[in-house]
Amino acid sequence: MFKNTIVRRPAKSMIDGITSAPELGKPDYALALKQHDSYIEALKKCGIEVTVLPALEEYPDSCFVEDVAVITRKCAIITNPGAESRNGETAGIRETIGRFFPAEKIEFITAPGTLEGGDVMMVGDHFYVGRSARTNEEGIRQFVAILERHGLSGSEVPLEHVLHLKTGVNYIEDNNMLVSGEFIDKPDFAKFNKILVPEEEAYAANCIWINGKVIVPAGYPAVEKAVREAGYEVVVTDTSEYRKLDGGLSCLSLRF
Ligand code: CIR
Repeated sequence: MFKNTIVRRPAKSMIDGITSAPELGKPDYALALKQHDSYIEALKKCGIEVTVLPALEEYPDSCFVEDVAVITRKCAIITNPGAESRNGETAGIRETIGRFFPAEKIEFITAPGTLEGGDVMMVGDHFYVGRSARTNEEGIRQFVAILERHGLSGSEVPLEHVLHLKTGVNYIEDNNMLVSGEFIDKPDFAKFNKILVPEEEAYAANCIWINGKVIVPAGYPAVEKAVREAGYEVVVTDTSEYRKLDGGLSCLSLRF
């Protein structure tokens, strides 16, 4: 069960956020704000408190708050984002996390280690960590050492094609996992009940489970149907403007 989420309002500067898909065009800021409102409503429908942080204009990608911290049952870990333009975003989250965790339960990834929360997938007390262009070997070493100090565990999953681990694979509890592309055949995930995401709906591999419900992005009917057929109540919300910046549903919140 999750009780809390933290989100950060998108900044006007998001139109200059990092993207691997410039062909999708720049986000429409007014629409992105509306979609953020709907995202917050979707979270609330799942019976969870939402802490809404103000926009940070100096950081175009700062609405993707998932990348700057990993929150576990036992501790919170402030990351060290590998994207240079995002590296300073962590300062803005420390104080907020301090409202939920005492100082001795707040840990930090430090240089030369880099790690972004989008590369971390929680499955109970185990954390899969994608080794990506943003998360390096030293970041993973520090992260796993922190987890082990707190009675948790972690393992590395190398990625080749996607930005973050959770761009392509997401655990939705009850042993069910949405998998796309390079993750379909990874031995790391062999023991899970895999829900295969078709290539044309790959963006929707990034869904989030909250307290028995699954939030699915609007416009991906095959994934929506598969999640319903797996027995979940589905909440649909549109994230088209965040997709233009490679951002999915999970990127927009911390859930704990
Ligand atoms: C970035 O490239 O950092 C942002 N434009 C997108 C971050 C997406 N975050 C995530 O997958 N957790």
